[in-house]
Amino acid sequence: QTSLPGTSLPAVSQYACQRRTTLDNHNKLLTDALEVLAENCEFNDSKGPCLGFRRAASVLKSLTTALSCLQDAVGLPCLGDESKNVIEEIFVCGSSSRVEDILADERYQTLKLFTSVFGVGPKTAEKWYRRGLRSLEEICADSSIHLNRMQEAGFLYYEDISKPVTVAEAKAMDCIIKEAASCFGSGVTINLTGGFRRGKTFGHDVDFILTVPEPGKEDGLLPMVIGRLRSQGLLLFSDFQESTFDLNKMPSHRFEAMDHFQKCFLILKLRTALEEGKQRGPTRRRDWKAVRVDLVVPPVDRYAFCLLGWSGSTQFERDLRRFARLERGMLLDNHGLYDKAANTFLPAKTEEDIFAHLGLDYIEPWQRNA
Ligand code: DCP
Ligand code: MG
Repeated sequence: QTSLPGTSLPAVSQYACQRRTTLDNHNKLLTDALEVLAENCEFNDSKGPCLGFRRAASVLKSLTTALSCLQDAVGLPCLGDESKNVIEEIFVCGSSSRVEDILADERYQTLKLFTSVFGVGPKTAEKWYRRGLRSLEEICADSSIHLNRMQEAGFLYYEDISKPVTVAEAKAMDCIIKEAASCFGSGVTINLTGGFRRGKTFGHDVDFILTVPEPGKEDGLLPMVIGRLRSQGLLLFSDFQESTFDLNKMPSHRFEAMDHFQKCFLILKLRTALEEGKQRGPTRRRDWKAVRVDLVVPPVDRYAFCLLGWSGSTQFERDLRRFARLERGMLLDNHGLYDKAANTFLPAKTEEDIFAHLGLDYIEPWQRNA
């Protein structure tokens, strides 16, 4: 590893896939501020500045010490003038006026509230805001607003699914999914992915990746799992998407593109102890919590790529793809890795294989919290 000029400190890579980023964030005050700015840019549809702030926050998350002044940031990659100004103001004044203004801004607050509903993205939130709507109650009361099925479920279970999912709840969900998939045969493998695989103790949902030993034999798996959950009375909402996977389609340049594997976005009932529901009222008492669960099912020969893609973080995934393209002339997505010069897809059984193809040191899932 190279060093920063004039110091013994190792240089920090501009790519998150060449940094080890644990959940131990020593610069949370700074990264929280930069992420508010990024989110606000996202609401204003300014993609470039948004990415700039996200990259800056991501670099700071990888540091093993806390910065104490702007001078400490000299030599760090991805810190643009705007990010540096914010960092400096926080060191000098304790907070950033620009960030405080955004946090107090009605539009920011409203869009943040609206996009916290399952199925509501920035575009829809903006549309509602422009109509003068400011609260979830106002949306529900407005008969001229058409909600799709996902948004309807989002409002119906809002109270539960807006609360973070705990590790204990993710583990309980793991048992439910394993039980539901067991009748498909003993060969099914099920792995927790997403934020919980990176060691997070809370998540907004629980992500699972499932597969079977023989490629092409996975087709019936999800419909069967969903059917079983339904018959157990646990299925509150299901959006099932059939596979449109075709290896002949090259990996795309666009990161945002969802992968083409069979998948479903669910809301499931998770049984809880009664005392957990602290509400004492007779009508509110129930022994379950609604939890968001995503299931994805790649054919087994695509498993490593899909696991890597769904493990995140989003910033880590972005930089893996950018690194592959710019530094290696390869295209990476959740389906595969394509070597442009050799005009061929590279096979991989494990995530380690993919890092090796890219000439990268292996980064453990809990070091991918970029
Ligand atoms: N992902 C991706 N491309 C997208 C969306 C997500 O590659 N367009 C990946 C990165 C995420 C993973 O899928 O880490 C799971 O998505 P989540 O939105 O569930 O994100 P996390 O699990 O990381 O966070 P949370 O704790 O909020 O669930
Ligand atoms: Mg998740």
